[in-house]
Parts: sequence; C-alpha cells; structure tokens
Amino acid sequence: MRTLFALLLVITGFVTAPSSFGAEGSRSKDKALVDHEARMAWWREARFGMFVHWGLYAIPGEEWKGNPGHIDAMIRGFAQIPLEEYDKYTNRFNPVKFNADTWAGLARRAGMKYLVITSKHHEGFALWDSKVSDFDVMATPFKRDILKEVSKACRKQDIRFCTYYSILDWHHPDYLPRRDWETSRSAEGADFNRYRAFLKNQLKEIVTGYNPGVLWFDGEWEQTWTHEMGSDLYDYVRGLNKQIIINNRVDKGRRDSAGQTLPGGYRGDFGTPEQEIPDQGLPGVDWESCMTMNCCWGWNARDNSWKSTEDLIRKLIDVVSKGGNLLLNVGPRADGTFPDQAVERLEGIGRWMGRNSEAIHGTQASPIGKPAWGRCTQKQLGRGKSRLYLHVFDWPKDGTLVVSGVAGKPLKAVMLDGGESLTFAQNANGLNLKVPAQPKNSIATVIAIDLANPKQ
Ligand code: FHN
Repeated sequence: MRTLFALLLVITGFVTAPSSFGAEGSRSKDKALVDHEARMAWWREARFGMFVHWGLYAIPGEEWKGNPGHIDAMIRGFAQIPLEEYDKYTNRFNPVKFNADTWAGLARRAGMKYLVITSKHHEGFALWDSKVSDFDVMATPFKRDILKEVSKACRKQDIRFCTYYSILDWHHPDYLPRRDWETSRSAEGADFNRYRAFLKNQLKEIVTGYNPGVLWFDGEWEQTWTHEMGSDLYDYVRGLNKQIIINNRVDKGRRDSAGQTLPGGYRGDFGTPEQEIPDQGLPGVDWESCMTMNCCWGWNARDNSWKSTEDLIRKLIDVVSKGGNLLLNVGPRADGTFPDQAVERLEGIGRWMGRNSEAIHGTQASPIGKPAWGRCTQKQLGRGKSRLYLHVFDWPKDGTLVVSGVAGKPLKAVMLDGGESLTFAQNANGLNLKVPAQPKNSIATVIAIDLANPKQ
C-alpha cells in the first residue's frame, strides 16, 4: 500500500522520488523504490530512538566557569577555545563509570528501538579506534573503543546501533573554512578534497567495523560542502552497505530546523526536524524529530531546564500521530554516566511504554487529524481491518469521549492498558464512547478501536 502510495506521489511529481534514488530509468527506479521500502521497514516500525551526544565537550560541560550559554557539544566554537587549548581535554578524557550495557538497557526499557551515538561531533574527536586519526579515544587515558562497546551492548539488548557523524570538523587541518576567530590557525596548505578522503576513510571504518543501521550526518551547512559532494558521499556510503539508512543532512537539501528536504534531487532517506515537531508532520515522506530533554545536546551541569516526563511522552505521541519518529537525546557526563534527570525521564517513559507501546511501535499517522482531547495513531491489521489508538490527554468529565471523522465500521473498543471493553454509539460524524470516570494514566490513556475499513 505504502509503496503504491509512494510510487503515485513520485509519478504525479507531488514529491520527488525519495532523493536517495538519484537519476535512474523507470525500471531501476521501481527496484530502487522497493529496496528503499525494504530498507526503511525496521526504522518505520521503531518510531522511537535514543540520541547520545558524547565527546570531550562533556568535560567543560561539567566544570566550565565561563559564559553558561556556551556550554554544549559546540563549546569549542561558542567559547572560541583555541585548538591547542581544547586538545588538552584529550589527556583528561577518562570516563571510568562508562557502562554501555547500562545505556542500552535504559534505552530498551524506555521503549526505544535504536540508538544513534555521536561517533565524531564538530570537535573532530573520534569515539572509536580510528586508524586514520590520532585525535581519538585511543589517545586518551581511557583507551577503550566506545563504538565497539556500545554496538555490542545494543546487539545484546536488541536495539539497532546507529552512528552520527559530523561533516563539519573543527580539528582536521584540511577542513575548511577556519573559524573567523581562529586567526592564529593558518589555512595555508589545507586541502578540502584531502579532508573528504579522510572523511570517507573514517566512514569506512565505522560502517565496516560497527555496522550501524543509520548514518546520521550533520554539519553540512557550510559553503565548502556542496550538493555534488553530498550526493557523492551518499553513493559512497550506500556502496559500503546496501541496507544502511542515511539522513538528509548528507546533502544540502535540508530546509533549516524544519528539516524537510527541498525538491531538486537532494539525497537522503528521511527528513530531520530539530527541536520541533512539524504541525502537520511531513506528509508522504519519512521524517524524524530530534530533541533534547533540556536545552543542550551535550552534558551541561548548569542546565536545569528539563522537560517533564509527561511533556516528553506527549511529544512522542504527537510525533508518531503525525507519521514521524522521535529521536530523544541524552548527554552523558564526563564520567560516562547518564544524568539522574535523564534516567528518571527514561524510566518514566518506560513505565508508560510498558503498558502502551503497541500504540507507538509500527503505527502510522492519524486518519482523524488531531482531536481536541489528544492524538491518534493507527495500525493496519490486514483482512480489511484496522485499529485506531486514541491517546487521550484530557479525559472527558461526562464519561463520553466523542470521536469525530472515523471512517469504517467500529467493531470493538477496549482500554489498551487492562483490556476493559467499552460500549459505543455511532453518530453521523463518528462515535461516542462510554468511558470510565477516571483515566488509566493522566499523561495519556489509550483506547483501541478495531474497525472494518470502509469498502474501497
Ligand atoms: O550543532 C549541532 C548540535 O550539536 C546537535 O548535534 C544538533 C543535532 O541535530 N545538530 C547541530 C545543530 O543543528
């Protein structure tokens, strides 16, 4: 069904073929589409993942005395820390409390199905034993391959291991442009094409060494990076692994923090809204909102603007009800532990998912829009049946939940958590559900309604 829909959108030119297709003839375009659909299946089923921003920046994240607004993964840029100064953090990176199994276990129990870790962020520091760089974890007192340990722990927890990689690199001598404030760091002799060769060598190490399910690029916004380079890099990575999923930040098509891919043949398998949830989602394309739990991607001991567990659960539901994935971020401390506030929220989300994950994993966007009392997700059950999941945020005080816009014949309705049957009456515009006086969960109570789909 979705393949046909995608094909229709492509033929009508309503959306460009997932830009990962590139310029092929129609037969190979069909094959490419089938391959694309197969590639995306696990990711669409997952709906919920963990983003992990970790690197040398966790050290100033703990102790920075300067402007608190500078503290985050990009502190070297924000605080204009000279390269030789920043490199000294390498000698102090020693996260003795780091335990990959603890991380992966927290993600799994929160209902997350994949984990995207920053293999290399803008600072240029590699969290694995890179043979083409000496600015890596093996140059620290720690000397343990973090990607190796996290990928192993993810496999044990049946979570898909994925890697973030920044195209922008504030450390590599061949990366251009220099920061305008880096007046003492000459660009003489720097060769951006040599940097691209380095980048490809590192990606080969990551893809062949740790088999990530997603390559989550970032830092593509500087003018030295072009559409041609992005398209070439997409094909290069696809050549390393036919099944890997590549986000749209490999190329230049991302329209700012809204994240969708501009028309025009830009590459990428999914859109990447950042710190926002598109009001109507991004209809017809795959997309994933990435979001922090507080204000920062990296650890910041002074950032207490933590979103509530309720807010995070409702954001997850909102994203999935619009057909998207949520990638929720954690910034581990310099000692390798997750902040208590993050653990508390992951466990809170896990308690809700423990009772309601059926209404998130493997679901599609709401067919009834955004009801005033909450959100809706759906799942095709096959044999002309489907199931609606009503995520009720505001429980009706009069014991009747009015559901408008339902197409198809309702067959049964139950409270998802506990399975209690509910009675309902159909009206011209949908149906009225008789619900108990109290919700099961004040954050969101889910009601599942099975429908006989309307005859086509
Ligand atoms: O500067 C980065 C930031 O640290 C973080 O990695 C986010 C995640 O999408 N991307 C950049 C800001 O857009």
